[in-house]
Amino acid sequence: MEKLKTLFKAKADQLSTEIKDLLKEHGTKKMGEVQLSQAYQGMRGITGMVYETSLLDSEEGIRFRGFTIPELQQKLPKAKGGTEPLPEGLFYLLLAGELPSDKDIQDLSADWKARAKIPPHVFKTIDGLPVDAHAMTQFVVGVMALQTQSIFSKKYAEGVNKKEYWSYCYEDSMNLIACLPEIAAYIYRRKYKGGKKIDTDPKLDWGANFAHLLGYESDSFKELMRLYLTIHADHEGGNVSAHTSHLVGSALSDPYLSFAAAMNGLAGPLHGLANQEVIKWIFDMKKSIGVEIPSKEQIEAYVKKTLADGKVVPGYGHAVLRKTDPRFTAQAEFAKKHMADDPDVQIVWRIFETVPPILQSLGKIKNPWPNVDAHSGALLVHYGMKEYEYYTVLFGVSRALGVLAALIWSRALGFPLERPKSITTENVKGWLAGKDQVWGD
Ligand code: HAX
Repeated sequence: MEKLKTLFKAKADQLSTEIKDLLKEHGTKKMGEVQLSQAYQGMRGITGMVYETSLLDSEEGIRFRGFTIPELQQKLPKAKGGTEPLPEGLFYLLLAGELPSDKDIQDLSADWKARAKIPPHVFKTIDGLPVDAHAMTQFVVGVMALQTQSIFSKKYAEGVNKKEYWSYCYEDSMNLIACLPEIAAYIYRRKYKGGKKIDTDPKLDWGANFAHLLGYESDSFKELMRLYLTIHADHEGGNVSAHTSHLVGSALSDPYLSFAAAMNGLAGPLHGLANQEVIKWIFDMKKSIGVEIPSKEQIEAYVKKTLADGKVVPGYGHAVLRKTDPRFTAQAEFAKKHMADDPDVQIVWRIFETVPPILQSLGKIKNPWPNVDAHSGALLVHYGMKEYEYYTVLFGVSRALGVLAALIWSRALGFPLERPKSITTENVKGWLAGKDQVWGD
């Protein structure tokens, strides 16, 4: 067994024992109470699942295994000559719960390269879709076609002992992560570059090779990909994509099925698709106003029109965060370093000055600040990647690192089928009238 897998197993065994003891002693303690409004309004604020790899604080933002994004930028291994963290390092941290050495990352990178074997039927299946099918549709279909390679599902069918689930979940997850850049890049080249596929460069790290497969060779785009793939990977367990993979995985659906399900959630405009919606909204605004960089007053008027039309301002707001998303800040810092004069970046920054007070003035929006998706598009456009329908696929490749690391943990800890209780309004009315209730006291 390779070193990372052995290390993971030792950590998982230890945590498993701790959880058993913890539940024995404290299992009946209450973590909070559920209000009726929470049942109707998206279960906000209900703590109801354990997800080991990251934790979100509403004021501070995300911590991956206790580390903030600036800390990770400092502590995770870098590529030679690079300053941004390698996403391989983040995956190692999420899975092992400890920072990797440079050598650990060289080993992991080599392991993923060796695992990146995609059977021809995957590309043929994608080719069966119209070229103009949305990039996320093509991505999910590609992942589903690769599901034929699932070791977990084969072993389950053979009747493997449940103590071994984690091991096959690990193998599938590692194989899937290894294959994702090539599948994702195939879709980009098919949809936008006349199908001219680029071969993997075995000398490059996972993020830089993805940039290369997409057809972007500059060192600074490779740095952007390393940062992008690191910061989009995980955002605790309750967001739509992470929660979906957690839920679907709890039915012992294999990692391919669980990840594809997560990607269908990421493809929603209130979640990951917001990254395409932001740049589309900016392009539409520029077109309708007819200038390269709209003034604050022009942006203000356009935001008000968006709201009056009953639409959301994409890239703003969050279900948990109550401050500017540190993932937005990390991208703004990258832009300051690499492209401070870029007109679209200037617009993003001007929107940042304009939108929060307008949203605040409505009095109903809990978080008027920008989220991760408010900045990413402008960075990509700077390098020439203007095909915004593709952006959520980039997010998806990154999200695999977080949700699959978490899935391996869930299987190793033996988490059961997830099945919360639902109610009907009829039940609620009866309960309020003092009749029978279908849930406990
Ligand atoms: N523009 C306009 N209205 C907004 C808004 C925005 N950016 N954000 C919230 N609101 C509205 C909500 O639609 C809701 O309106 P109604 O009461 O009329 O239904 C009200 O303000 C209260 O919402 P909230 O409690 O502040 O926010 P929610 O937890 O319900 O929703 C969302 C969080 C992220 C879905 C929301 O802020 C939104 O739609 N933002 C725009 C889309 C977006 O950027 N999504 C990406 C989020 C980050 C992410 O997952 N990235 O992948």
